[in-house]
Amino acid sequence: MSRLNQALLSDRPADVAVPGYDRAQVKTGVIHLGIGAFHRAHQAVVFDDALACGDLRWGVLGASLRSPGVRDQLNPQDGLYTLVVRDGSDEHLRVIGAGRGVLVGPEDPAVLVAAMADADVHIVTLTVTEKGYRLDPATGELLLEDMEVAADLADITAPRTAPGFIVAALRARKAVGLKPFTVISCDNLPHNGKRIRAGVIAMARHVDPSLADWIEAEGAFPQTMIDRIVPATIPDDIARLTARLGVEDQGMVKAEPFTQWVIEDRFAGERPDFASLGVQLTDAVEPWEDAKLRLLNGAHSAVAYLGALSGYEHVHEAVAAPALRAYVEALWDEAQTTLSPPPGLDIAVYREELMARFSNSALMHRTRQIAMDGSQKLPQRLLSGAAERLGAGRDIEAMALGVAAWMRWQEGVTEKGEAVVVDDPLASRTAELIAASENDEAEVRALLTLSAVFPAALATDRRFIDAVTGAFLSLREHGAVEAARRVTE
Ligand code: CS2
Repeated sequence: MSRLNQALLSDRPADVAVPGYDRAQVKTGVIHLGIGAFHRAHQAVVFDDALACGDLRWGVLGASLRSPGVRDQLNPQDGLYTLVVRDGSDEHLRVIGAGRGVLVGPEDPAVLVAAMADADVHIVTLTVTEKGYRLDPATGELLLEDMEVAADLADITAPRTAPGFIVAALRARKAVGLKPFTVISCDNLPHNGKRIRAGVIAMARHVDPSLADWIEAEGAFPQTMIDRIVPATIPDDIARLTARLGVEDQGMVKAEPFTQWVIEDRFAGERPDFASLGVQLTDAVEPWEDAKLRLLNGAHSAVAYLGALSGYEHVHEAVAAPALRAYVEALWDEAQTTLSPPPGLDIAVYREELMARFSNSALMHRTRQIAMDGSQKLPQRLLSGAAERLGAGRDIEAMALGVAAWMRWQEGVTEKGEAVVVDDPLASRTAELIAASENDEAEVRALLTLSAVFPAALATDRRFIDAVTGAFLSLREHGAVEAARRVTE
């Protein structure tokens, strides 16, 4: 079976949208670090729209900082891939042409640094997941003891980490008198722009203080809120698409129709006309971030643990269960009291839309995919909201159950006794703490000592300890679905 590529593009079925611009004329204006499915279904689509509007400066060179998997999917396809947008039985196919190929950082770091230092590059976007920032999730400080951070500090010309590549490339740009590029973090981290800025400047300061000063003065790291549900592609998705296209597309991504990108209006240099491309530019991203992280992502994580523990494989199946659906509403009731909604966001409407998005049965979004990396996700999704509610003297029953479900998931076995791999950078640490605990109360107390996850003020707050312990005992005694039902009684 042939692979999708430029030469075969003209033979696609008429209902498949293909790039209408001359790809040979496109320049590389964007480098994306961490090219996974989310980038391909979100930011790359916006840059593809810019190209389609005739501004050919915005081709995207992708980079993987770990494995060659995505390079091997996309480079044989001339960077082309299909975005499959699914809603119920509706399906829309669009071939995205913005991709200019993929580099694999570890294979030749200097090539990627040189590409980022090119004068045509104005923007570096990143999706390297929470752990890719190499920051302590609780304090936001650069993890100097991280082995790869230490390696970058020892030799910045051959970086390994995302902040390392940015520092190396900015150093190269400064040396030849170029402006910095704008760094746009597209990960689900609160204050994502501030965080990557802090990590980059901290690293730069170790390398060369004058570089750090220059980045502080000239660099731009806008905050962003990015939103689109993009489940991991499974072999059946590729098989179905091959049947439609008549060629194989190993780089395809599937997504829901909804997409949103809010960017703080702060750039170091050139950018596409984002506003005309449907991107919201604003001076205040934080209210958007908080609403999205605490409502969408908070519910996602809680449902992922409760659902995965009790045997719901997909999000739409979990929220179809009345007890879990009502629990999500209860969680949102709690979370929404901590928000100051941005102008233009009606929380009641947003909640209805979110529930409809979670219910999209065509996405097949696996609860176990969302369950990944919980130690990195919990602080911004559930814990910051819980701390605010406790501060205001309110209860946190639903939030505490989400936290307890994460703790229970760290045990690595579902309610039916199936062993599961706990995919989390702290998995071995949580396994040790759990193994050394004599009973459930001790297990909760032990996990609360993880200072990278639980800020001290919360971990020592009696009301928090009691709420999480109560939820944990309820999970153990009744199982996830019944424990969720009891929260809503
Ligand atoms: C999900 C997110 O996997 C996860 O943790 O909660 O990827 C979620 O689908 C996106 O943030 C939606 O924008």
